[in-house]
Amino acid sequence: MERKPLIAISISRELGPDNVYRDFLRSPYLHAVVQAGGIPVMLPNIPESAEALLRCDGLLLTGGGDFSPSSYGADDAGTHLKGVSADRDQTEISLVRTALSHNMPVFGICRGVQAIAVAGQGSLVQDISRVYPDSLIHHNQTQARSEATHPVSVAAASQLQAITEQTALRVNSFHHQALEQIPAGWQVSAQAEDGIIEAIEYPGYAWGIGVQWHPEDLVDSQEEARRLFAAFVSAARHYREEEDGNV
Ligand SMILES: [Mn+2]
Repeated sequence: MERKPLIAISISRELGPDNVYRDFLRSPYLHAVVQAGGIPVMLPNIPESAEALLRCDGLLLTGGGDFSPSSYGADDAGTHLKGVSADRDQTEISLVRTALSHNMPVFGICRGVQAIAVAGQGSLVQDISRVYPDSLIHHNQTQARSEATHPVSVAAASQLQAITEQTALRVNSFHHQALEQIPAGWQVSAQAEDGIIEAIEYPGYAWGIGVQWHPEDLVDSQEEARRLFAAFVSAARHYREEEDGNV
């Protein structure tokens, strides 16, 4: 019987009212992985998760609070950072670097694409409204999460275009930060009309894509979101077959 790929998923960390940390995840990520044929495995924000990752077949980096500016060598610009967790920052940086050093497929969503940037010596726009004050696009929509509210243009001949079979997509948007400097070797594969980077990919690598929107909230309503998760889980299956073949 064919073994379903194990998809490692990074999760949030917040301090509870009893002063004890909770590590947790919004469930649509689980649904999105399962409907694509993968088995989700949540990795807590502890150093041992990098070791656990290597028993899995793909890495999904999820949304959440802001990275500490110090994690990408910047000063706090005083832009009301939200939900910063040093443990999560460190865990995700380690997960990204571990996955990439093993040729494991990596899929970053929202904070997750920012994790790819931070782990690769890139940097972030700390607050979109300060850097793009004239933008008419609301990257922090008030509509339902399952509603796509702004268009992005997809780069010609990109993997993202091949997977979604589209030159433009409508996406949902819940971010006040964005990518500034992307890692060496990666390229921009989608942009919003105001110039905000909405997706990146890693040409020549097994499978590396990051998106600033939330396809996990769109899989029940948008074919392109389902295609993204299907392509990622398929790459994870391929990764496992290659690993097993090398034993
Ligand atoms: Mn956006």
